[in-house]
Amino acid sequence: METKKKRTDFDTAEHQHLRYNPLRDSWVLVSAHRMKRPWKGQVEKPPADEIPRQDPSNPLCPGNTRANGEVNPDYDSTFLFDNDFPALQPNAPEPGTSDHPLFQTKGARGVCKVMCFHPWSDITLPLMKMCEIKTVIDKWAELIEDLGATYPWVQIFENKGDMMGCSNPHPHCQVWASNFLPNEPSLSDRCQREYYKKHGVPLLLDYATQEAQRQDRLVVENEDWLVVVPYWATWPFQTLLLPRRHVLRLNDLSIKERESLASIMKRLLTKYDNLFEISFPYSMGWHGAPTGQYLKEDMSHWQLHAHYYPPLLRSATVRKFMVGYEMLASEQRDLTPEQAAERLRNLPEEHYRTKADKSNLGATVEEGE
Ligand code: H2U
Repeated sequence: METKKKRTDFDTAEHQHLRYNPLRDSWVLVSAHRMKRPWKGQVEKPPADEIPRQDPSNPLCPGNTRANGEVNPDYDSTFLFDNDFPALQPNAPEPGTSDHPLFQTKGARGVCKVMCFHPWSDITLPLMKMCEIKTVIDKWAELIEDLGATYPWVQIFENKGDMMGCSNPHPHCQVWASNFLPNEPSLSDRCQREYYKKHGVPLLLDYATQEAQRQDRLVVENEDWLVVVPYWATWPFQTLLLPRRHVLRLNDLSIKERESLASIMKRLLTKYDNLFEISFPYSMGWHGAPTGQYLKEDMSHWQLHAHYYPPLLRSATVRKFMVGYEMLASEQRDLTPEQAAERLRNLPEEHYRTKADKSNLGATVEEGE
């Protein structure tokens, strides 16, 4: 597909412009020159460096008591439990019918789970061993299979860091399964469906092929996956993790693809941590073809992918705010996706903490391979 030829006097890093987000059918304003402005605004607290490995007061640790009085098993791998404060419950009564189009209500049912990635509180995905990350991926796939048998949407997401509203430093994600398609996947479903109808190829498969050729937004890649700062990224260091082949859902991944996914996640998240030498905050989540009743439908327009949305912009303590113009007009970003990709691409793949441990303890430190 031909894109419009660039004008010779136009420089994406200097001149503001709009970019189209084909997954949300919306436009983002890119104004890279704004990075030059001085920052006198809010400065965040950097993430705590010292987190105890086992904290008797942390309800997510092995053997500890949770808010509902249940005692966690002495788990040594992942641990899944029902969220004690679920936003969705399976048996809520149906609301009555609305008497006016401006006051519509629908029933909402579902389940919410929490999954701990590891028994230690002082570890995060990039510092975990590849086989441990693979176990997390296997559990994610199992959840899509099990909850997806009933529910049309199973949202797996990880809020990491205080800045993203994470309430507990223990490495974990959440899983919310609902009897409805939430707004974001619903919009993404429409956009991918329309693209497939028009072009005869899944939107994100086409996109991955293009990005693999163009290279300037690539962060990391391997034989099965690529990570890019998407052309339409809104958050400064937002990334999109994509398979190279057409895959609908996490549970369709082969063992080899799960291993290569563990590897690319470790590489991406290490780069994220190395960017400002902190445990990098973000919200991430998986989008795959809807499940439940959609399992019987042709969902070929879908392509599995993960979104990473980190809030930081300039440093460990200066974040991007999505406020005035973003809330009232359009999303806007300050550095170009190409600049962000280049910075991430050029970062080392050895975690800064592993490197520091090595220099403190000599070369005997376990690498986490
Ligand atoms: P966040 O850090 O992303 O908030 O996830 C932690 C979740 O763990 C949160 O949804 C749940 C909270 O409801 N939780 C329990 O289910 N039981 C507890 O005892 C503590 C926290």
